[in-house]
This record gives sequence, C-alpha cells and structure tokens, in this order.
Amino acid sequence: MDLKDKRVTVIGYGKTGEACVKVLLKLGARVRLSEKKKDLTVPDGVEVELGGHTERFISDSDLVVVSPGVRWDEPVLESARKRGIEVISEVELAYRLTDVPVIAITGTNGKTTTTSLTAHILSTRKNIKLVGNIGIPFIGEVLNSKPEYFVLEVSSFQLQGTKFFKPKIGTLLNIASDHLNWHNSMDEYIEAKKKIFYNQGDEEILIYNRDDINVIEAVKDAKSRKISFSLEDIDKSEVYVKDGNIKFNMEEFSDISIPLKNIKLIGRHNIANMMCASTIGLLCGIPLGDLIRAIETFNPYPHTLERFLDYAGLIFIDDSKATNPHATISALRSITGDKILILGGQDKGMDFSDLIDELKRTNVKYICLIGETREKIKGLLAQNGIKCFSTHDSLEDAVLTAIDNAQKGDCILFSPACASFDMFKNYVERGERFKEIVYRWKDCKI
Ligand code: UMA
Repeated sequence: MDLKDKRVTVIGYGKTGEACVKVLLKLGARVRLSEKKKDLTVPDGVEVELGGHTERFISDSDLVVVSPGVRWDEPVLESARKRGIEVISEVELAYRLTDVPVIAITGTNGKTTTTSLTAHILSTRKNIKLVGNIGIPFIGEVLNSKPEYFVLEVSSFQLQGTKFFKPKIGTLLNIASDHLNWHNSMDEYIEAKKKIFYNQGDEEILIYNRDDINVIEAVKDAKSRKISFSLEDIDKSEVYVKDGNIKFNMEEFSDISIPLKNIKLIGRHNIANMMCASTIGLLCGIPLGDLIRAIETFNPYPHTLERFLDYAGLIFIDDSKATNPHATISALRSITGDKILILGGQDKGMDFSDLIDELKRTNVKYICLIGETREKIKGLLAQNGIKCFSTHDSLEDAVLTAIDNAQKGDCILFSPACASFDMFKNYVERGERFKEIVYRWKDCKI
C-alpha cells in the first residue's frame, strides 16, 4: 500500500492514534490529526485539529484512519464516506501493511486470556508478536517486526472498520450483550463480530464456539474451514472435553489428548478458552509436549478471576476485567462456594436480565452495588425478590460492607459486569484499587 504524499487523517490520539501517526510519517504520508481533546503535543509535520472533529478538516483527505474508541457513526465519518473518502480502522490499515499471517481472536469475553494463552503456546516454537486490543496497537508493530505470526486480540470497535481484513485463523469465542452505548444495536455489534471471518475462504480457518447460539447463528455465513469447540456436544464438535482431557474429532489430531488436571485457570469458560488456544497451537505445528507445558505454566491474566488473597478464612477474587453481565455470569459459575458479590459501574446500555436470573439461582449471599448502574441494578434486584444488597458511593465502602457480611469460607468476588470509566481510568486501575483496599483492611487486622 503506497501512502507516499497521500493525505491521511487520523481520528483520535490515544495509543492507537499515536502509533498510526508515527507509521504514516515513516511512510511519507501527509498526516493530519483530529482529536476531541483541546490540549495535545504531536510530532512536527502533523497538521492538527483539536477540540472535536470537523467536516472542513477531513473533507480533502485521501484516507481516514479511525481509533477504536471513536464511534463509527460519528457525523464527520458519515460525511467523509458520502464524499467517497475511504474510512478504515487502524487494524485494517495494519493488515494492509503486512504480509505476515494473522491469528485473530474476538468474542465478548475471554479474548484477552485466549489471545495471551495462544501467544504463550506459540512462542514455545515460533517467533510471534502479540498485538491489538490487549493494549499494543497492531499498527505500531507492522513496520518494526517480521514475526512468523501476529497474534491479534481484536474488538468489535476495531473489526467494524475493516474491509479486506482476512486472518489466517480467526476465532469467535462468544457473543453476548456489550458495548451497546457504542454500537447502535445488538445486530450492529454482531455484524461487527462477523467481520472476523467475512473475507475468509476455505484456505482460512474459523474456530468457533458451538455452545453459543449467537455464534452458531453468526457463523452460518462463513465460507471458512470451520472448526467448532464445545463443552457440551461431544459428537458434533471437532474439539471437546472428555474425562478431563481436550480431545479432537479431527483426523490429523485424533490421537491427541491434552490433560487439564494441572492448569491454573479457574472456570468452565477457561476450559473453552484452552480448547481454542490448544487447537491453534496444534494447527501451527506446536509439538504436544510443548503445548501441554505451556498451558500448565500459564497464569491467569491479572484482574481476570484472579484469586489474589486467602485471609481470615475468606477468599478474595479480583475480576475487574468483567465489564459486561456475561463475564460476571461466567465468574459466578466458576466459583462453587458461597459468594459476596461487588457489582456495578458505568452503564453501557446492557441487558442485565440473564445476570439477575443467575443471581436468583446461585449461592450469592449478599451484593454490594457501586457506580453509575447501582440504582438500575438495585431496582432489578428488588423487582426479582432479591433482598440482601446495599448501595455504596465508594468502592471502599462496598468492599468493607462485603467483608462485614462474609463468613469463614466465603468468597468476596469483585466482578462488576460494567465498564469502569464512571469511577476509574480503566479496569486495571479499578482492580488495583480493589486489591489496595483489601490489603489495607488486612494490614489493619494484623
Ligand atoms: N477520541 C476522539 N474522538 C472520539 C473518541 C475519542 O478524538 O470520538 C480520542 C480521545 O480523546 C482519546 C483517544 O481518542 O485521546 C482515545 O482513543 P481510543 O479510545 O481509541 O483509545 P486507544 O488509547 O487508542 O486504545 C485503543 C483501545 N481502546 C478502546 O477500544 C476504547 C484499547 O482497548 C486498545 O488496547 C488499544 O487501542 C490498542 O489496540 C481498550 C478497551 O477498553 C483496553 N477496549 C474495549 C474492551 O476491551 O472492552 C473494546
């Protein structure tokens, strides 16, 4: 893709925008940057528009590259498209600038764990680069490195703006309600997710979850070579679990058995993530011994069902990365004992009904509600006859109340089911804050 002297406008100057600008300057493009913030320092030679995006600034661009956090129906993008200007996401631009095969992983939940586990498995024998939504903009690596594979965590925001993107192996883990404050509807969200296989043919592989009805429906359109995994359907799926081992209904892997007894991850959903990552490992030629060692040495991703403290008979689990109800449901199902749940955060317009049903069924003894969604969830709990809960203005108050309501053997689970941006910079800061409060409580007790 020749971008020399092309007028390329980058929208948004976060991690992604910054990496885009650097690459575009290297490629000799005439780079412009449009950013909502009013104050910013950018490299020399970049024309800048601050304080919002205007049609005038974008109107004579040859190409517009959009950061993931910018809504796809942003009026200036609509107007650029009407003028015939190509508008793409950073992932699409990165894809066009490399000939290295891409292994891409998407889904509402589990993508970070599956992507990092896949990278962990592949790196036993291959030179790979881990990129994408995990926090490393794909575009920033395409000119710097020439690995054997890019292992890409890709979000619906990044997928929506793709056009020719065609991963060698694409993975669709699950689809549940999320990001409905960014996407206009669930249908739009699903359409974005389908772009993982949109351009694939029978030379590319799609690994998908047979236990998820939204996924089953979505992949009907795929022309890829399909490999399904399932925790429930042994006969129909290519990858399944039997007697504590991952097994394969595939000629080339029919003798293979991957034992799960020594893994460190908790929960059924993580078995599904392991099935995916192991399948990718085998498809890429990783020897079985290396693969088994890799899954056994893989530690839970921080803030993802992370059991970080056992103290005073209580178990503390940080699941701050659960930013939607589906993730919290998985957490509740993964922990067998009695739980005190800390729930709530920024409202993304999500449907909490499945979570409420799960709360009615499971052994959650008490719920502490925080954040923007606390009143909404409080109303739903009351309507559904759930009585043991309280609302809190701060995370600290919620954590201390959770501990007060716990008895020996209980688990204090911080799995908010909502985004963090109402009270924190991101889910990482939120999880760190949770741990800090717990450790402070522990120090006071000693
Ligand atoms: N901005 C505008 N106009 C807008 C919106 C934002 O100018 O309309 C500006 C903001 O003022 C800010 C910049 O854009 O200066 C932020 O850009 P961004 O939101 O795209 O964030 P990046 O720093 O580029 O990080 C993005 C992803 N962020 C989002 O998808 C919101 C990161 O995923 C990702 O790690 C990174 O690219 C590298 O690929 C984060 C995320 O929350 C972790 N992802 C969601 C999730 O996992 O649930 C999808």
